[in-house]
Amino acid sequence: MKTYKELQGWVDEMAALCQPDRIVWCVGSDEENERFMSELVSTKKALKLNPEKRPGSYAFFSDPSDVARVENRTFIASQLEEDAGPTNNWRDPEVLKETMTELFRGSMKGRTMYVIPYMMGPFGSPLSKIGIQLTDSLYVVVNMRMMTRFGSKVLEALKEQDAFVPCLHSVGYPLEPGQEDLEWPSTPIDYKYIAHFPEERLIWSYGSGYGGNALLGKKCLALRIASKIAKDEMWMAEHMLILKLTNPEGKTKYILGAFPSACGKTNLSMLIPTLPGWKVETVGDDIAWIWMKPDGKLYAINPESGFFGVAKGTSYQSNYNAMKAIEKNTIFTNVAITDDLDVWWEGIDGEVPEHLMDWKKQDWTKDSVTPAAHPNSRFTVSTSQCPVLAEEWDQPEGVEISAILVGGRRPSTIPLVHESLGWKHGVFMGSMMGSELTAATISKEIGKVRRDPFAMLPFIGYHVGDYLQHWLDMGKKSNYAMLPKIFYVNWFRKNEDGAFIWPGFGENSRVLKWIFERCDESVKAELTPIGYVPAKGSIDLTGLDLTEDDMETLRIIDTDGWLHEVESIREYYHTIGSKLPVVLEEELNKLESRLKFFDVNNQNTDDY
Ligand code: O2Y
Ligand code: MN
Repeated sequence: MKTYKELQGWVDEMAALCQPDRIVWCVGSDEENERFMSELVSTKKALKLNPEKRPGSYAFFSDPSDVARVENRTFIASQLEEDAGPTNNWRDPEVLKETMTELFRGSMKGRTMYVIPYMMGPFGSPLSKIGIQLTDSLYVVVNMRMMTRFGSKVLEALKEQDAFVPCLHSVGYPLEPGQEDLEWPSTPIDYKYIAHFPEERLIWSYGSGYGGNALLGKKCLALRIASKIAKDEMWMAEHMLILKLTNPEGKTKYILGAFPSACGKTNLSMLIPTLPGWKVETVGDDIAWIWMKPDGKLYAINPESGFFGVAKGTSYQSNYNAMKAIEKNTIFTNVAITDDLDVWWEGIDGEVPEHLMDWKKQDWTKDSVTPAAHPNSRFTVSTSQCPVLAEEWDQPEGVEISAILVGGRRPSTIPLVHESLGWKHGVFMGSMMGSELTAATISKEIGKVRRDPFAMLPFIGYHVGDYLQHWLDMGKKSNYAMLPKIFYVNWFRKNEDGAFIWPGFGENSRVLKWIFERCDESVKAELTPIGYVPAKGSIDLTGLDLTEDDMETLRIIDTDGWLHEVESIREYYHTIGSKLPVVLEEELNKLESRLKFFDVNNQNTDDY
């Protein structure tokens, strides 16, 4: 971290290194944003969309080689390699700084360096953190303006808070005098570096202008660097949605949900329940910062102030509220464009247009064999445009958490929902969660589970074993009874014909209702070797076309499948090495013996 007094010196030093033609300090006004957008349009880096269809909205098209987070070019540069652990790409911090210093040298020639003061978290929250990002990408600037609290008011707050995370970013494409710029400058993959120095709380990102690689407040600060700060300071930075659930009597609970990327977190956080009288409101869709107050309960804030959601597959049916949010004032990246200058992507409502401009700016017709929108096409929109934003989303004191959901895409074995026996067993569930690999990932490993502990695999800024121990330590700090209950949910169970059994979307509210009522112990559960599953008839299926057999498949325990699962988790635990918490190995052994020798009348759950 650096102090307010060090800010100007650091900006000067980085400017001397990167050699921009000019420096612009962003203030965050509407007038400034309009100026930036006009410049982006006049230099052909952005396309202004039809104001009658999509007012205040713009589309950007990236270089085809720069379309997503690059995990293999993301580095954790801790002093000791063993502090990065087996799941991160480690680099020696000094060596990495030397390499990157040479890349940054002169990298902003012919360009403007923008100074972005930004805040992650509500003003006045005990967890909120300030970052200052230097960047030569105006696309990054206009996105950061939506995704974070941004501009002069953050500099004011910095005078008080007196600590910021320095973040240096360049697309790595300097311009010689007279050289024409590219629409989306970036570097070849081997020159991209998304570097984190967790001990120094420093971020350097070079060579990519896209999403998580370049909007440094998000995955880099709010997860990788914040996870290390959180461990050191006894709080948690997690890859989780935060939703507010209200029952027909008006009682509310706040729920966290950890799901791997592309498992529908944004959709769940904005869900419209099919159950009459139930309501979901959004506090956050991707990241939660969580701390324990003196009452021993967990409270959470959303450090972001915008959504960077996947466009492909988003429709009024799959996520009505997201579609409403992006009707105006939205930035779209790598979507297709209709002939009347609106946006289009696979899965959006309505007829497929006869003609489009695809994300590579080529003509596209129904006969085209390539997708019109990139699968990782995105919308960026301010949280303020979400029709179901919870009014307390921005309150500095956070919201009190009653339940934590974990889950992934598991076509077999894992039931629709099961509740942990207690905190340690819940951490075990989070440690082994993940998704089955499909043809879309690595074909020779189809059917294998990619374990993704608490959906944090690409985002833990230190050793995964220490991270799991931190979860256990957080629990030890409290009376276990005060902590949220932990549930494993799986919407993705399939039948023998390969079809999803659970209808998903708004029907997930039926599972949320069961979870809500379990928190009050007002609905029945059945104790099984893997935890508590819904008692027969305890999930409200009113009006749902689901056979009893199907519901039983979603509810009952497949003992052989689970014994196979135990072996697979054991293999996975080996990869974590000696830092795997002993408690988790014990949980695994206990699960195995419950699966082999379970007796519901003689089951001691006291030590949970
Ligand atoms: O590909 C990117 O750069 C975006 S990744 C992303 C964006 C929003 C929310 N979550 C994620 C993720 O990868 O988990
Ligand atoms: Mn995410």
